[in-house]
Amino acid sequence: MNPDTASHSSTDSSTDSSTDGSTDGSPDRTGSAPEDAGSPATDGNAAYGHKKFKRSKSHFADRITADGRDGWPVEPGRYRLVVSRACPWASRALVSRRLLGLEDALSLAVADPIQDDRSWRFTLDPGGRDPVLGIRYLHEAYDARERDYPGGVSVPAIVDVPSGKLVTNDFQRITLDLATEWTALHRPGAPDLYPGPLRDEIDTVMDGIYRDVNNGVYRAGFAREQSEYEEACRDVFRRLEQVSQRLADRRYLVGDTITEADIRLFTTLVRFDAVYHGHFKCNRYKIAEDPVLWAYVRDLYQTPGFGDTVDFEHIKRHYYQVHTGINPTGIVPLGPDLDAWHSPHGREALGGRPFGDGTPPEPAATTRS
Ligand SMILES: N[C@@H](CCC(=O)N[C@@H](CS)C(=O)NCC(=O)O)C(=O)O
Repeated sequence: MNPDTASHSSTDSSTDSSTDGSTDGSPDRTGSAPEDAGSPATDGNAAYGHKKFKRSKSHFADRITADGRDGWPVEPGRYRLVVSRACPWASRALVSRRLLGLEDALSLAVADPIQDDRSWRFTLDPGGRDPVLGIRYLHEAYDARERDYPGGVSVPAIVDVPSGKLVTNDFQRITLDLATEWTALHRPGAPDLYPGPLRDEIDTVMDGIYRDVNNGVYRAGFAREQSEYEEACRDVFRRLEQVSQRLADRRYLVGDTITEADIRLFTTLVRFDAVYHGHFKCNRYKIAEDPVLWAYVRDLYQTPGFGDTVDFEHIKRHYYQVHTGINPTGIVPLGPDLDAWHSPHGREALGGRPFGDGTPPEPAATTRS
């Protein structure tokens, strides 16, 4: 399936719905919609901006749980998390894994930020193979799970190491389960990222942010018509304004500690000025021009477990080189300057207890990524 998961057939409404338009049995895993097959302007990566954008439903939605009710019990060392550091959805899982101290329990495979026609590949690894799964392409784990699966290949994905089968690519569920089902393997001092009493509020906040911000930037970026773009872009900034107001006098989105909601907002905000502002045309202003959001995202960036998962080079190369439908030259811009990410943010003055009764994770350099 195609990068950033465009199914190109109907309007995206809000949360994941419908299916990926995709491969009709061909080896092309970047998923061009059948009606466009054969046209160079509308195939594969070049399709971006030419086909209607729709985020697909995660097809493999089994859950890895403490009681193993779907057949996949939480076990240390059994599963491998496959990500691209470019991908905001996969990066949520990277942050959660770090905050919860799951690095040893759940190993990590990092895909090349540039997919080819067979989608995510392990060309960053020696010999072009993931050293644990022994595969060259993530689609091999999808195939091991379901032969002739007609949809796309996406990250994040969790693979069962002994069988080599994909367990889940359910990006909305994976982090919630890391927070609530993997608790036996959390590090001492791990925060509660999805506290029971706050779940309704967290869900409500995340819902609006998903629709208008996390996914809104994609709707703007892959719009094919002026009106479609304008509507999405307005949604993005309307919601950003609302969120900025909310964060003006509170350090975190819900409660006084870091929660799942902050992780989900972070992975979009950290990419905003580097890719969404230019490449996706969400350019009313930059996050760096909103004093509240800019301080908020730097606060998180400087918190162990957040900034140390971010790779701006992977992010920029992925968006600007893969989406040739909207950036035909594939030229990757030089900016923005990254020094400011480390500047003081002053958000401590708002109080808040980042890790609640817990503690921050060890700095990344001393842990296995
Ligand atoms: N699994 C979800 C969301 C995750 C997602 O969209 N991931 C993108 C990367 S940011 C992806 O892997 N797209 C497929 C591809 O790039 O080949 C979906 O299918 O919509």
